[in-house]
Amino acid sequence: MNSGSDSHIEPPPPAGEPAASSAGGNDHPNSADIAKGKMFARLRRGLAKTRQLLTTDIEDLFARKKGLSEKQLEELEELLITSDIGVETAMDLLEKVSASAAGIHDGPALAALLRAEILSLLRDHDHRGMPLQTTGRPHVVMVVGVNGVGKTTTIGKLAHRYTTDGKKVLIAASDTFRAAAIEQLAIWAERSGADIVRHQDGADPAAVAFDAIKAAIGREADIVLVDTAGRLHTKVNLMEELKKVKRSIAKQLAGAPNEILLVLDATTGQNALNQARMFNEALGVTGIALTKLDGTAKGGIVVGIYRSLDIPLQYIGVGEQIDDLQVFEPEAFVNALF
Ligand SMILES: Nc1nc2c(ncn2[C@@H]2O[C@H](COP(=O)(O)OP(=O)(O)O)[C@@H](O)[C@H]2O)c(=O)[nH]1
Ligand SMILES: [Mg+2]
Repeated sequence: MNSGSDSHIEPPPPAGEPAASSAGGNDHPNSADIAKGKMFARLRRGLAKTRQLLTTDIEDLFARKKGLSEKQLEELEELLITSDIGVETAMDLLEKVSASAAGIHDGPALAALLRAEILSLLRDHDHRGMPLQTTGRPHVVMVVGVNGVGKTTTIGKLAHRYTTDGKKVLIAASDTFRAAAIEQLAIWAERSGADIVRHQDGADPAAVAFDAIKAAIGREADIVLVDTAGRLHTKVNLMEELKKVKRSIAKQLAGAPNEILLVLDATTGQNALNQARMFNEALGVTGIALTKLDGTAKGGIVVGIYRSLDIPLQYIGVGEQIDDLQVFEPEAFVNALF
């Protein structure tokens, strides 16, 4: 993506391990370390269900017998597939584990091997980062996804990140399908200190987006986050409507939208991959936010997204609070997973 641009907002530094500096007593942890430790703790808490599935069952594999027999390898394969890591990835991992089976006698050794192998898979497809030019024009992010995946919530969390970073944020209420959706967005705008441009419910979503971009230019906003519907009256085609919103944004500001952020719900498992293909084909998705990782033991879907889609996984949602959106970091992810 645009990671080569010289002025962009830097993602937070990798939160690989929790800050260890407070443990010794002699070191004084600085505030960056403390923030990093807190972020990691949130991530760990968010991934608790997947971690429980993986670690408990990995321990169980060795309960009857030390070492890895054929039968235990089969159980491991099943376990990996249950975590939604994908059949192909599960088979690849199993091959690696089989090759080293003689040296693996307990759960921690197996977890360490899996951690390293999964990390190398994620690193092979290095998709991190949240490039964001600040060229004096508003940077427009159109947020799309099916109903209920967490678009509005993610916009609220993103708005909070950017306003905290000193950016002027404007939110466009282009999900006009339900009145409640506009109200929900207005609450997030207020919480995060962002402006909102809204019309009455039932209004033309493309017209709302058009007005919002105009307002953003006039008010010299840095970021525009465009909320969209995930479901429409049955006679209206969602993808056609979203394309219209996209064109309307471009009409107001050439080159915009700069990003099309697709929100996917981790609890929907492999179905999320199908949604990604569909939205990508229609709109050209530039990044993914994967929500509700805290609500599922199927956190392995992260690996599936990395491997089967050529779209950066930019953010993960690990809870419903305003701080529960993190820039995806492969190291932190695997360290929180086992
Ligand atoms: N546990 C959890 N819930 C989330 C997360 N993101 C969104 N939600 C919840 O998912 C539900 C639907 O979110 P919403 O933003 O309204 O989805 P939208 O229809 O795509 O706009 C809400 O109850 C949110 O609180 C997340 O990362 N974790
Ligand atoms: Mg919504």
